Amino acid sequence: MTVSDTIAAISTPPGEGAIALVRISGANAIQIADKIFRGKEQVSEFASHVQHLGEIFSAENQLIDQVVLSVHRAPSSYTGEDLVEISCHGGTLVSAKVLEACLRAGATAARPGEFTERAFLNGKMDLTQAEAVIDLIRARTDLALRSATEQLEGRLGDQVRTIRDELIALLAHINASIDFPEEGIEPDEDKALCARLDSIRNEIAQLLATADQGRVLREGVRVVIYGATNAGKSSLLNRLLGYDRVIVSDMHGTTRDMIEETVNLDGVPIRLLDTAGLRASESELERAGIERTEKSLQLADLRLHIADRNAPKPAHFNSRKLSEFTGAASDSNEIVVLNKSDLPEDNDWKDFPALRISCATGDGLPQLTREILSRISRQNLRPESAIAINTRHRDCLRRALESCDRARASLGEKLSGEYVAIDLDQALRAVGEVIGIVDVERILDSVFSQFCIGK
Ligand SMILES: Nc1nc2c(ncn2[C@@H]2O[C@H](COP(=O)(O)OP(=O)(O)OP(=O)(O)O)[C@@H](O)[C@H]2O)c(=O)[nH]1
Ligand SMILES: [Mg+2]
Repeated sequence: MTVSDTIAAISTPPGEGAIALVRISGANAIQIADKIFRGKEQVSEFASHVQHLGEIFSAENQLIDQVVLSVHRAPSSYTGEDLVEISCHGGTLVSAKVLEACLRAGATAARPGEFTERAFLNGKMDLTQAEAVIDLIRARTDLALRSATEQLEGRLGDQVRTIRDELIALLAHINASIDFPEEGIEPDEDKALCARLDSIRNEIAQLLATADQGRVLREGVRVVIYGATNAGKSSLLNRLLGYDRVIVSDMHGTTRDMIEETVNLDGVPIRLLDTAGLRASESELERAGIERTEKSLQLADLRLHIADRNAPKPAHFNSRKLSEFTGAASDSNEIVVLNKSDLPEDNDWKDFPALRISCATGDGLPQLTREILSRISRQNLRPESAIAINTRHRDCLRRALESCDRARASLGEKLSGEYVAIDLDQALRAVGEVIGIVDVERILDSVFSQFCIGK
């Protein structure tokens, strides 16, 4: 990694807009800006954080655009390096030409996330804060936004640092007892050590318990709509979305592929999946679609099994067949819905326990929404707390917990301090990875490759 390079990128999304922002960061940022900018003063003389009007010229000395430029001197900048921000007019070609001028004046094109990566490497933020930048950009609900903001402010990082400090103190104590065996750990002290380790273990477990909510905040709850052909699955997706996203028709087998859309139900992001209807089909294409339906059911957080109450009960509606489809032992994450309540009910459904709705009239839909939200709450998937870890944090914390458990077992069996120390050291490393303290190089790539260029 060559942090010494000066990098440049367009930081605003592609397309037309009022303004586009081009950023330059690195030791030569100001010198590069001086080469391409003409205004009343030289860029190198600008005070930090003050905007100046001027013009950008190409290497061929051609005027590209009138811009506003500001210098953010190290270390008081986003990246912690000298940073120049050029606000030009928001045309695709204009911003591309400004960037080209920067590159020809000596900057290199930034990789995705490289600005934030530099902020991390220069100690402006820990790794959880850098990750919060992506979450903030991608947030789709108020709570997801709050969670990302709090993570960016360092709440998760602070908790992890506390756990790490406690582990360091415990490890120091045990190492001391190894180095000075004559001062040996007394039985009383042994108990105190176990209690300290248990408390660390609990703190890690509590953070781990927020992983599901973290997934929901970042990705949404996976709700799969499935059932026989013509039941009204696509109609239900359109109803919940509030617009006609999917083609609906009275032909059986209209939907052949999975269609996914996100809705915000009472602050909970829901990934709704409409699927190919279940029926015995001759068509290879349709069978491939049905296979996808079955796969999606295995990954669902919640399944909406929908049927047409105006038609006879489909064969797959007996429970043995059902579990073949879903692979689920319990149906607590399944809501059975009888659609077309505006039409007469087939005798097959007499007294059948299910929610009755009509996608045609909207009848029963508020009840269905309430039921969806209540099932999500019951599964503990409803995000309540603003602290919610991501998959990478979960992986590190799980390893930390396992190491703590091993250390705890060694303490319990009164094994020599060396054994305990090895496990605690591993726990310490795993916890450190969450905030980016050890093995930095290895984890950086996987974190920053998810960013957009210019961030
Ligand atoms: N009367 C009535 N018709 C409905 C209702 N919901 C859907 N329909 C009709 O039922 C037919 C099938 O609806 P779709 O939403 O395409 O059904 P689907 O389950 O997606 O069907 P496939 O994609 O073929 O599996 C269409 O003609 C809809 O207009 C309803 O509540 N009442
Ligand atoms: Mg359909």
